[in-house]
Amino acid sequence: MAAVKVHGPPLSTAVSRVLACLIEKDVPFQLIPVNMAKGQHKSPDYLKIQPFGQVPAFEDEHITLFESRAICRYVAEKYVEQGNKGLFGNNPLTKASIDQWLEAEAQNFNPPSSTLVFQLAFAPMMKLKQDPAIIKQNEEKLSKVLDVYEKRLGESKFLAGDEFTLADLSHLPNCQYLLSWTDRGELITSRKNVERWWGEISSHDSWKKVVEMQNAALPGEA
Ligand SMILES: N[C@@H](CCC(=O)N[C@@H](CS)C(=O)NCC(=O)O)C(=O)O
Repeated sequence: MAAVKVHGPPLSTAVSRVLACLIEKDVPFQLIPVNMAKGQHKSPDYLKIQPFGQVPAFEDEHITLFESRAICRYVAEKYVEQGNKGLFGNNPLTKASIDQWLEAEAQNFNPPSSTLVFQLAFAPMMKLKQDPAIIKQNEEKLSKVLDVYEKRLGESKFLAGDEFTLADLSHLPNCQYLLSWTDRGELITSRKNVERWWGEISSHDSWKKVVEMQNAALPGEA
């Protein structure tokens, strides 16, 4: 099987979502560096494969794709018979439930969590000013979202039912950064069911490998 190509750094949450999915599905991949500090993601050549100038971009044989969640759906469908076979469900109802929680991640969870990660972790690293009003507003928004998750995860082991799926996997990158790079990890650990869920989903070997790749890519590492 020829390796698929993922363009972008593993420290990007959207790139790490795709890497977690590829590893979970045992799909060989080649990670192609994109030097974002030098604006390579806005270069004419890169825009041919990601017209919005963002990472990741993805190549499989003659096709290119962008949008991390769409790439994950594609990988899970195309390689359904290998790795974690139930990652994107095996019947229309399970798929719809996974899609529902994937949308909740993209529309409800991601906006406040990625804003908090940016404000609390990336802004200080990039010597940018933090905005306390934005931090407070997004902390409140994320709290409300996680209250819904707390209730849901009291009813089922994982978001879309009793199996680990793409819906859970998609939350890993921002949860990881909230817990390890900000002082707001309590948003997760103060909710009993959410904390249990995080423990389960983050202990998958696929995610541990992604975290190793991220740690190796940190400035100052070899
Ligand atoms: N919805 C897109 C988001 C991609 C995205 O925002 N990527 C960020 C890095 S995590 C990026 O490329 N930022 C640089 C930019 O927007 O110029 C996806 O999931 O692929």
